[in-house]
Amino acid sequence: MVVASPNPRRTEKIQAMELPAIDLSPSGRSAAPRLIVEACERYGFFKAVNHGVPVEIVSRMDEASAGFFALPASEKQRAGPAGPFGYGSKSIGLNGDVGEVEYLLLESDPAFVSRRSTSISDDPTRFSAAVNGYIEAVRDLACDILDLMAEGLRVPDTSVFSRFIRAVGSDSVFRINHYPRSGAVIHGEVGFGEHSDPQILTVLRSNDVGGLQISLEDGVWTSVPPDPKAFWINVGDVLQAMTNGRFLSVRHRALTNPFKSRTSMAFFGAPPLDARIASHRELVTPRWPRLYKPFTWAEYKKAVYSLRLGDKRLDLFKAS
Ligand code: GA4
Repeated sequence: MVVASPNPRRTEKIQAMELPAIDLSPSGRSAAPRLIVEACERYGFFKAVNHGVPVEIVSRMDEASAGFFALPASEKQRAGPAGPFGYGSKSIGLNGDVGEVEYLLLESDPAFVSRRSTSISDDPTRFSAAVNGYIEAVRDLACDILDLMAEGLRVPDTSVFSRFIRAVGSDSVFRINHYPRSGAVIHGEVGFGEHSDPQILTVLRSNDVGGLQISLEDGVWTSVPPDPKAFWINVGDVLQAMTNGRFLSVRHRALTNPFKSRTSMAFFGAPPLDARIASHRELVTPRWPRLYKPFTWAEYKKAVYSLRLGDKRLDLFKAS
C-alpha cells in the first residue's frame, strides 16, 4: 500500500504486518526464549504481554508525565535546555536534529533523578518516586528478557547481557516524549526521525495513540499499533554487536497524530562507560565470523553523539 508520507514530496510504503507478541506469564514462559530469539532475528522488535509490571507503577508514571507536559512552556523550560539531559523541545541531540516533540531525558540513577526533579516538579519527591519506581520495574523487565534471550541463544551463562544493565555505573537512560497533535496538518509529521537505539535494549510504552513505525527495509514502514498495557521491546546497536549481528537493531521513527497528542516513555538499558563490548564467543563461528571490532560503551557513545540521529554508527565498528 502506498500512502501519504509525512514528507508530501516523498512517497513511502507503509505495510501492514503482524508483529510478534510474546507472553511472559508463567504459562507462556517455556516458549518465550525461542520466540524472543525468532522475533529479534527477524524484526529486532516485539511486544511483551503479561509482563508483570504493576499497573499502579505505570499509572503513577503516566500522571507524573502528564502533569509535567501540561505546565506552561516557561515552567517546563526550567528543566532545560537538554544537553542532552533535561527538558528539550524540538531539538534532538547535539547536532541539529529536530522533530515535532518535547521531552524529558533523564539519567536513570535514582540520585540524579531526585536532584533533577527539583527543576521538573513542584512536588519533586513525588515526581522522583514515580520515575524511580518505574525505572526499577522496567529495568527488571529488561533484565528478565535479556536472560531469556541468552537462554534462547543457548549461551550457557544466561546473565551475559543483563549484567551490563544491572552493573553499578550502568549508563541507562530514561526518556519521556510528548508529541503534540499536528493540528492544522492532516497527515502526521515526523516527531522523532528514523534512527536505531544505540544501547542494549529499549523498553517502550505509549498511551493509546499510534505513531511508532519500524523499518525493516529502506523506505518501507510498518506501523506499530498502540497498546498501553504492553511494552514494546527493541534491540539496540550494542546487542546487535554482542550477538554478532544475529539480532537486528531495528530502525524506527515516531510520527505525530493529527487529532490526539501521543506520550511515550522509553527505558534505554546501557552498559557502564568502561564496559567492553564484543560479540559473544558462542556466537562467533567459522561460518559466522566476527562482524564487529570490540569497543567500549564510552567509545561507542562518543560516535553516537558526534553523528546525526539517522546515521548508521555501528558501521564504524565493522571488523575489516
Ligand atoms: C536515540 C535513542 C535515545 O532516545 C537517545 C537519543 C539521543 C538523545 O536524544 O540525546 C540521540 C539519539 C538517541 C541517537 C543519536 C544522537 C543521540 C540524539 C542524537 C542525535 C537518548 C540515545 O541514547 O540515542
